[in-house]
Amino acid sequence: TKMYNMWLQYDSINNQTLREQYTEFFSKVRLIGNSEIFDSIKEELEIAVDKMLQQKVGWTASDDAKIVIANSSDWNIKAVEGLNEEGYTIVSNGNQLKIIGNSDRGALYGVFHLLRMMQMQESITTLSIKEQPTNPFRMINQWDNLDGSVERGYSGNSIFYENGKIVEDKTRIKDYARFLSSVGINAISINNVNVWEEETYFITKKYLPEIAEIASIFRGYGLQLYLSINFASPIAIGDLETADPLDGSVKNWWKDKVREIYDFIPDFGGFVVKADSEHRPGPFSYDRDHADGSNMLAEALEPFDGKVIWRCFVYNCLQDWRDRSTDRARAAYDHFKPLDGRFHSNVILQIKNGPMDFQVREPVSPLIGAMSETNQMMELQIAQEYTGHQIDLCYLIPQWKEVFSFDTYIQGEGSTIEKIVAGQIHPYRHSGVVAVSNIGNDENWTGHTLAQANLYGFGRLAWNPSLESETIAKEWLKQTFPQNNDVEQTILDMLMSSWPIYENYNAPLGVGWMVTTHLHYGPSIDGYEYSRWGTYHFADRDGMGVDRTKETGTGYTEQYEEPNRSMYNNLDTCPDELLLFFHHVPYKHTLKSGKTVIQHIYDTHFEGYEQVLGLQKKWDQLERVLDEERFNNVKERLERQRLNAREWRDQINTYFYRKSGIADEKNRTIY
Ligand code: BDP
Repeated sequence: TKMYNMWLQYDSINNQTLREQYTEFFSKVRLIGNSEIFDSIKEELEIAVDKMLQQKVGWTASDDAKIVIANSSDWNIKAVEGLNEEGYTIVSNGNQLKIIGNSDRGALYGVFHLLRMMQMQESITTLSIKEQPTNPFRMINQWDNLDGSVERGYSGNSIFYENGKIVEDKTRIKDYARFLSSVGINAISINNVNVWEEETYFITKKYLPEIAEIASIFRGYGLQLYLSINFASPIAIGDLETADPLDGSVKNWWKDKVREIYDFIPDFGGFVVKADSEHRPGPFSYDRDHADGSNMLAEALEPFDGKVIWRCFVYNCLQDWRDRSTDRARAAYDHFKPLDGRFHSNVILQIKNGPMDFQVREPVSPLIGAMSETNQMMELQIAQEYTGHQIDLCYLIPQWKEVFSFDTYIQGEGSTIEKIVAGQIHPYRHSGVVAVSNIGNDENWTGHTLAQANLYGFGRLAWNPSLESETIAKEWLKQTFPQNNDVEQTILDMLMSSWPIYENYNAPLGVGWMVTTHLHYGPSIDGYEYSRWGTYHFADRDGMGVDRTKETGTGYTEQYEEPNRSMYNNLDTCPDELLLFFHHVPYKHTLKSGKTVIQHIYDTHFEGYEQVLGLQKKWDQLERVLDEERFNNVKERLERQRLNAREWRDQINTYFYRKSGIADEKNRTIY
């Protein structure tokens, strides 16, 4: 179905000129290469050409082919100069079109690029394209569990597991691989970072044969497979009494284990590790630190070129709310920064984009870039855990763009996150971007059909963080809802306004949380206020916000370089949208916008709700031009979003009206 096919619709080409042009090109196609990836190229072209042109690809081995697809080394030509291993060129002079990758993977990406152009109805007669990914790692983390559930999944169950087993029919996994590689994703971990009992056995003979099958599906599309592991495996599934990373028997246990895994999966990527975080075991139990823990695994993986991806989401999740002396925002930096220089070269630290946890608005994590001698990559969340559960519309690319373009000043002006994670500021051996997936076994993969844009956009942005949010949205729209300009403009407007709208009716001015505990959808203003997670808003009758300044607060601002440090620390220069993340202020404090904090809260929450009504109106205009399935899916979601926005509006406004006793200047009804 159209929903299922996401951005690989391959709609029939109606434009006669283009149709003739494409038909001619695909009458003689030559593949120079022989690998699983080239098999995928062949298959994808056959699907695409059949659907777009109702024609069979004319395969040929002769020199007069109209399209030639090659890996430069197979064709005995020099690698395309100035391009990295995953790069490619597409050159066309009207008679012949050549796609040359610097690897099989490069060739595959080149093919998907060509198919994208055709789906976007572009001419392919005169081309001179050179492309390469900016980020070496472009990875997806699945948070899927063996029982078929997906942690923070909002689109059905897992496509990998079902009732305690790996799924037998792997068609969907293969289609997922196609979608991911079409936007350049090159690595995937297939199980939840929280590794519970049975999943610990994934690295044993019980599961490895089937995991190897999954690995080979992904291999065909250029993705390397990773597994999340339980740090306490030597105890849980071995017969050791300790998991102490400095213990000789533990080291040997992991070495044997890793060797066994590589027997099944020769190109296994490595381990993703959540340790000493939210009740998961780790090196702290043995008085060791994160460097000890990750290095031990790194040594086992090193002979096979495997990597340890070690997550930095480490904080005290059992803080007593009465003692608010530790600031969760500080935790990752405080834990990891002192360890710089101690990690093996095949360890990569995985750091969430913000210091807390994927809120609608957070500052950028000061840990990113702060360790010049340690490989790092940034973690984003495509799954809309705190941004509407794929019920509410929230196009996340603009949020990620802000993160990428943030200047850390770590090595003077221009030390942007974009450059840091690309490995252009510090000489990282490995770096890049990783994101928590938003897919499940719903027919449309992502629950909300328009949330497909976030998956698409993550891939495109990981490939090239300089692409504009709008460009990405347009590309996605042209492929997903082909050949209809009205649809394109309407949905584009909806997408581009969606994150600001969501922010309007959510927790105000960067303070975060205020969501229903555990669930993370819908308002519960004090839900996290008296809990142990280190998440506070400190609202009282006089004011609100978290004081993270040097002088009177937690000193978190000190983790930034100048001038960011002073900019955030100083009330006069701290940007409005993050004011309550950094400062505790009276309700009548005047923002740069000229409004008081309390009036800002009222205004944005009334406005946010109205804006959702606006989204509904826009969508309704598309009723006759869209297919019923996708129209109804989004319509139903928008109505739920409206109810959610109303709930947020009314609870937030009432709460702050009661706390502050300050009336709305515009005298609107506050329930
Ligand atoms: C939080 C989620 C939790 C994850 C955790 C993580 O609420 O389910 O396990 O992040 O990233 O956002 O480990």
